[in-house]
Amino acid sequence: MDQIALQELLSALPLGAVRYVDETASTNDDALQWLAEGAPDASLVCTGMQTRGRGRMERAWYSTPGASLAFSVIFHAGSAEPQAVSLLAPFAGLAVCKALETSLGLSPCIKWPNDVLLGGKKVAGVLAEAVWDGPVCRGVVIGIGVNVASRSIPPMQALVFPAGSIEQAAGRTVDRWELLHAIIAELLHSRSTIGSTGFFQEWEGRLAFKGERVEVFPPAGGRVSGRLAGITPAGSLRIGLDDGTTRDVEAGDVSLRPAPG
Ligand code: BT5
Repeated sequence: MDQIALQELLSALPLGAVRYVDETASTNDDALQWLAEGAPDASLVCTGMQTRGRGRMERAWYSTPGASLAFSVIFHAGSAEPQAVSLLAPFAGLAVCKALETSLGLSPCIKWPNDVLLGGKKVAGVLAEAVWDGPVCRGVVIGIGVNVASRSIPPMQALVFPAGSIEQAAGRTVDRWELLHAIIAELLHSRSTIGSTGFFQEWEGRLAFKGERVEVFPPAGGRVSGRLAGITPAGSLRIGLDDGTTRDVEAGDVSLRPAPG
């Protein structure tokens, strides 16, 4: 891939501008800098090799050249996005799910709040970051990493949750640039739906572990265990506790896992 080929591949999509770099530390860092320098709305940064990919809370995200996708999309703050910053990660997760379903016939789900799972394994992660000027949101950067070929799956000891790849789930080789096209088309197409009733319905419909026993570890510490009831209108996770009450856990640095046993 190179700058011209990427521009050609995506030429039919309503992107603001496209940048391809052979190698970079993090496309989110590049996109944040570009946003500060005046990147047009709906601009894309994509790389062939990401050397210091970030997850939430500065956790590492591993990419493999020739086998993964690593890219970031910049959105200027529109009418919906500032109110919905916490919904951007699930929005992007949903876009990845829909692209995988329509282009490859797969049935992915979302491990709240931001992981895309296939067959119970994480195949994609989303890092959404907003740029604030006091209370005003200037724009957002949505970074997406996808394990496409099986050799992109990191070693298990580097992970807290099992990882998989698109090719492993599809049982065939997948053109990662076609997949990039499908994901970006979906992101641009569904942007106006963030926070709508349909958005929440779709998100709940794809929610991994719904109705199952889970453990959630909020950032303040402690552990919430119970049955995963669904998503609240604010995008929090609703857990049904054993005493019959419910507890809502906000997104942020929360980890969720199926309860042991
Ligand atoms: C994420 O964070 O899953 C967000 C990942 C976002 C990566 C994209 S790539 C383009 C853009 N540029 C960046 O610098 N970042 C974005 P989180 O939910 O915090 O999960 C991080 C955890 O996922 C790590 O601690 C590992 O356990 C696991 N992990 C790392 N690499 C993985 C991979 N390739 N596949 C599956 N799991 C992985």
